[in-house]
Amino acid sequence: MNTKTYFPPSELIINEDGSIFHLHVRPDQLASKVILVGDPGRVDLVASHFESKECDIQSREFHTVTGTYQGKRITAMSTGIGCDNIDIVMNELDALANIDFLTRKEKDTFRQLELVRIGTCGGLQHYTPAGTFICSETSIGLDGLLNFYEGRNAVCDLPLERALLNHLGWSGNLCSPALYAVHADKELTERIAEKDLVRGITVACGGFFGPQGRRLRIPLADPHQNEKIESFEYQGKHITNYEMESSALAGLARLLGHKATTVCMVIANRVKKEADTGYKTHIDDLIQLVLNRI
Ligand code: R1P
Ligand code: URA
Repeated sequence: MNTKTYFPPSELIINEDGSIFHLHVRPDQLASKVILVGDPGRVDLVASHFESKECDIQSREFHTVTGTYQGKRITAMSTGIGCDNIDIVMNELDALANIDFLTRKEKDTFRQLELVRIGTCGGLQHYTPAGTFICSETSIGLDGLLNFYEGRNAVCDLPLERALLNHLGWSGNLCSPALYAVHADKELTERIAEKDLVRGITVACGGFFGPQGRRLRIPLADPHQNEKIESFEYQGKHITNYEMESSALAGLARLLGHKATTVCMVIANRVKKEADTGYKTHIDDLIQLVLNRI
């Protein structure tokens, strides 16, 4: 008899067609290798390399295609923007893999997912100009999401968190209770980054403008945020890039027992004050690199 916890309909919402609430994907439609992208349109770019497709599902910002690439079964899925969406995607993907939708209980055998996020980011160092591919060995979350889960301290790098907070000199409203630092899966990061990708510390922000030190018409709470982020050094490593999802992905994957890492193409270099808006063709090179290494 399965004595595991029962997840009632309010906690695990299953649609009438047997799919999970937001993603609209059924358990049988999920591959164990998952490529996550922010932009729903980028899913078609990933899937354009598949030799066959078994499903193509659109629900809100979550676009999912499962198919095969060189014989490997892969799910390509968009998450939209932000760590709040990653909370939905990671919990629903894990439910699809590890909860029996008929009994609403955890399955006896754990199924591990391998997740690689392919995104775009802002580069924060001179050696990360537009066009650079960065693999996040570590992510710093300025989004606070992981703090809602027990076990957060066990999967986070607490000395790194303290060092960065001291360096920033932040207190009060400026996010000291929200910051967290978490490492990506080591084996997956090695395999995806190999020798040709820059490995970095990525800061995932709860916004594109103020939280990334971008000032348009509203003055920033800390006008020196980016200078401090750029000059921070920890065990010989620097913060390389800003994006908006990798911290929640790395943290939730660690808490759930899955393997995850993030690779991003730099489309704006904040130090050089330059941007590349024609990046959509170049990102296909990164997609093919990940498809071959996942
Ligand atoms: C902001 O423009 C978006 O781009 C980056 C950020 O993380 C954020 O989601 O990633 P994606 O290109 O994957 O969306
Ligand atoms: N995505 C981000 O989150 N920031 C950038 O500067 C570019 C892409």
